[in-house]
Amino acid sequence: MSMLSFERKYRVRGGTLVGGDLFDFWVGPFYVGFFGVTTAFFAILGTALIVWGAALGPTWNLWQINIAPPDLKYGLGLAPLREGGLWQLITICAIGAFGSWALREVEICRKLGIGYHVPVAFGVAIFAYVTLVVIRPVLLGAWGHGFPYGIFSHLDWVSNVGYQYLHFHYNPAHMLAVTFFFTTTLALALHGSLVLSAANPKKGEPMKTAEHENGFFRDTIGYSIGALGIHRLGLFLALSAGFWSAVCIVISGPFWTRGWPEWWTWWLDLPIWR
Ligand code: UQ1
Repeated sequence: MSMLSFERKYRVRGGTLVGGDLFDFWVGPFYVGFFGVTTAFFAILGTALIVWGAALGPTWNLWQINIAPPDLKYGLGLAPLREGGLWQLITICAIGAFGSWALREVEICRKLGIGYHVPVAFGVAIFAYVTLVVIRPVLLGAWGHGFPYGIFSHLDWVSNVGYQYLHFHYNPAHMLAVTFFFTTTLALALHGSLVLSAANPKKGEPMKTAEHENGFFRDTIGYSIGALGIHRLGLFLALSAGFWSAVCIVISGPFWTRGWPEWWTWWLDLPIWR
């Protein structure tokens, strides 16, 4: 079922950014392209390095495997493999794989003649990751500020870094990010339920239309954003969540080093209270 009969119509030549015709082919349902090859290269190498790192470590317990970044004493230099060097190589592979995947999406968009919305959206997720493991560590002067690769260990990192700023929920950019995450789930719940309500009528009844969808929201809140509008809103909300997540962590340390609750003293210091 992965290859529908009409899909062949869209398997057009060209649109590649690199490599011309060389990698312009499909393997089964998957488009390859130059960036398909580089994605596979970085993903396989990175995964092998993670397994190597696990093999060096004290445990094969999936929850407890941890590949830590270098000690702060290594600054922004290269570290020995067993002392964070593996983390550095894995980070390079991750960025190589994510970037390659985004560029492969761009090539597919060009083939299909559609907009670049999907790779742009994915790019915001990549930006959030790169903020954590490159931009913020560079601004703070040591790779050791990156987060460790491990299920529990990365949770511990988030908790520890949060408490370092006393109460991370007082970080204004974190407030925005959380609000956008929650609003994204609200929007998708409204959208998903609305579409299903119209598309799944009782047995024997015909499927309802966009007019019914508009009607529901006009009757309940006096406004409908429309079928295209809800997708624009959803993309905006989701990208904003990722964007403000990156902002909230990159300002923690490089911009503000004290507890986040203290940042709000600007409010108490306003001259209107005097
Ligand atoms: C909406 O107005 C709309 O247009 C018909 C949808 O499209 C199917 C939706 O999914 C949703 C959720 C809404 C309501 C959203 C707002 C912001 C009024």
